[in-house]
Amino acid sequence: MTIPYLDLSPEVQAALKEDSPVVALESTIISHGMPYPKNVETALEVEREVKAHGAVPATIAILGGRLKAGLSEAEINYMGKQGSMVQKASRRDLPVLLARGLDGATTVAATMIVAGLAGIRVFATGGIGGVHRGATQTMDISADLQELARTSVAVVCAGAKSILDLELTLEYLETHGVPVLGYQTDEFPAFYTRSSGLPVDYRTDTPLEAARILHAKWALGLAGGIIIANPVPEAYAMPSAKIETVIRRALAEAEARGVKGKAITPFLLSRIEELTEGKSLEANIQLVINNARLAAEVAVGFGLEGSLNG
Ligand code: PSU
Ligand code: MN
Repeated sequence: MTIPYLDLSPEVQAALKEDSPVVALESTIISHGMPYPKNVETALEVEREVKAHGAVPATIAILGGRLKAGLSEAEINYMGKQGSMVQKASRRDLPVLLARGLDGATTVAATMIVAGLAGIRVFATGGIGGVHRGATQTMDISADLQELARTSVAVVCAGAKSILDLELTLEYLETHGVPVLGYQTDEFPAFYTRSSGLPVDYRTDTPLEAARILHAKWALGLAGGIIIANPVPEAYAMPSAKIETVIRRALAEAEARGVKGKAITPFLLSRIEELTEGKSLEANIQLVINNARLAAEVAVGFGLEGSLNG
């Protein structure tokens, strides 16, 4: 079946055709989440990590009004060099970018949509968007959460940053029936730190069990995503008091400057990076690589489970 506007790279197409494991990767993290050239180096390293663990990477973006699953090295370099010149694209942006033939860096929500269309079931990123602190006033809730409620793709992430209200984020996910699994942890990780003080719904200790849970959800026809929350490796975790101070300061600056809407997450990320003298960036890079490995293992497990069941 051909999906309108969708282009698969030859590697991704071949893998999907023969039911080999594929891992989707997002591009907002490249264009808006890290500075050039670290963003490109990281994106390429993440792809190598996926390959090294038995799956085919499919970095997702919008180029010239086409949805791309699987970018070439030149295309990844383009997304990284363009940086915030490329529009951050979530669900609401897709129709306009496609109709106008424009480029877009896909958020978790938009990457899930494209992965879902392509038939890719497992996706690795750094952190998901969520309910912002102060959302009771601003109503700022990331479209990522709605997407998790409706699109059947598993998202491996290091939890969410405590720039968000993590408690409300978990409440929202519960309301919408999105299972939150802690990978070898009982706590929802807070991106830079391994713990948040908030429990996950379930702990799972192996990629194969996580894959079994995905199969069970979708075999029942329960549409929607699953979060596999994988804590930042111990060696790169940041001291929680320090990161909380930095986040509070970045939030206060955003408020003073009137930064909001889609600009708030990129603003906070780059201020946190400056205020931690790059330590947060190193943590960010390492946790994405760590998630890529787990996602590849889950994708491999998902294929094995599929052949056992089928
Ligand atoms: N959180 C991070 N790093 C990121 C993002 C979120 O720790 O790069 C990006 C992701 O692409 C995510 C998006 O999908 O920000 C959420 O933006 P918003 O809150 O505007 O929906
Ligand atoms: Mn928002």
